[in-house]
Amino acid sequence: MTAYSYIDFEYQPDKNNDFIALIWLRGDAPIEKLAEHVAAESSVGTWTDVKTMNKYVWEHYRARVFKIIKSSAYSGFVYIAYPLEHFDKENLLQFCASVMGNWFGMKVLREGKLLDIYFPKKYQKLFKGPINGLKGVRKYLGTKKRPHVGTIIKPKVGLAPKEFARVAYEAYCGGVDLVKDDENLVNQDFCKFEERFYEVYKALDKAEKETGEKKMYLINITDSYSKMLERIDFLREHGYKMVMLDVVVIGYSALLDIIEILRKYGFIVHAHRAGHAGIDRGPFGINFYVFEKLYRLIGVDQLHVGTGVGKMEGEALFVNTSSRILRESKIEEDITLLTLGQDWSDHIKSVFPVASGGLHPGLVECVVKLHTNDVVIQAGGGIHGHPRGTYYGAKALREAIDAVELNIPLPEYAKTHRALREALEKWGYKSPDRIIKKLEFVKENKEICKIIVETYGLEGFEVIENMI
Ligand code: RUB
Repeated sequence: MTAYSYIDFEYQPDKNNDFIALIWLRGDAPIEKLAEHVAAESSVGTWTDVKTMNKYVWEHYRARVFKIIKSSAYSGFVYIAYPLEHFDKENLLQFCASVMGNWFGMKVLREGKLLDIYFPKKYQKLFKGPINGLKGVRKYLGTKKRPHVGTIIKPKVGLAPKEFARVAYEAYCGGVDLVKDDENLVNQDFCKFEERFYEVYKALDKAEKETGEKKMYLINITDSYSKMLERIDFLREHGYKMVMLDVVVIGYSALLDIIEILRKYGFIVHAHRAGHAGIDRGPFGINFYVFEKLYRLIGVDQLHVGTGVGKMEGEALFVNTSSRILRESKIEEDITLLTLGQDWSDHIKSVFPVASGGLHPGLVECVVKLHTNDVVIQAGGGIHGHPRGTYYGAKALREAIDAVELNIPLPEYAKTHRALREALEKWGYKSPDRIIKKLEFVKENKEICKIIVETYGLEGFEVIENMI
């Protein structure tokens, strides 16, 4: 095969049949050469031509670089199409090992980020999507349009089952819809899984009767496959059908099977993404958009996507895009937001985006602007750190939601709502003005933003940020 032969700028990908990968590359060779290396290594090639290649393999199975946006001679955005027939259509792991495999490790690369993947409609047919989806969770809780409110019991680990349940009860009574385990609590000696379940379930039951509201407890079953099965059986025996999974550490293989079992019994699945940043942060790796699309296909009902304003990394505009990828049925391609967009098949329901990490009532307006009302707003420290404790912390967060629903600025509403006032006094209030401005700027200046990102590459976003 001749040099650069994976490059085919004439090629028009077929969105029904081709996977498309959007990849950022920077390296020690011209960008065309880097693109060529990645396309080869992730499809039919290797470092040299091989005598065993034949016309059929080349025509049917190779990846095609159909577009390159150069930011410099050695860096740029690369678009690669992979034909569906290249892959084992029943096997997501085989797909991952190809498109998200060897190429990250190539010496010639200094930066290599898989920014997004477009999943063709034909491939989507192989997945069932969310078990209950956003609407199913709303139906369970009986809410129509307000954001859901949740808490993560803190300290993250250490409380005994009775202490844990007491905190959960206060939070439920204060107004949270859901209580969840933190990512690192499962079955430690000081808080055994079964005992914790019994205690929290009692608290939940009592709180539901007292408040007249439905409540959820998302208990973390993350473990080896067989242990997760045992816990699912245990929960079913008690008539309880909700779990939390640490989806990244579980891995796609076990997750695929576990979700199908949970689907059979109609469980609600809350997905925590602990560990994602080890893969999606920095110059090499897989952008969170790709994880989200995979988890939506596989079938989680709720997924952490970041806050844009809290303690975790995540620029507001990208978090806004992440949230849309989960919720909407069609997302437009937009290089400014580093996305290829996605046209979801009708049977793939929406996932409830979860904003969590460093949140408190004073940030609620920002979170709603970024995610809309279809969001689960979770706070751990931002509830249990309230000056008067958990009950008032939950009440303050719920009051903040009420204020947003009534379209009353939080500082105004706080004048007549003590719990909210105390929260704002402790943690402050962040106006959503900057976020609104950002969202509007990018929408109204699409062409300029596109040119900036195409010119400056991944650094383009800082240029845009300075213009707002
Ligand atoms: C929340 C917390 C969660 C984060 C994870 O606690 O630590 O595990 O949501 O981050 P707190 P992400 O409210 O006290 O910060 O949701 O971005 O994956």
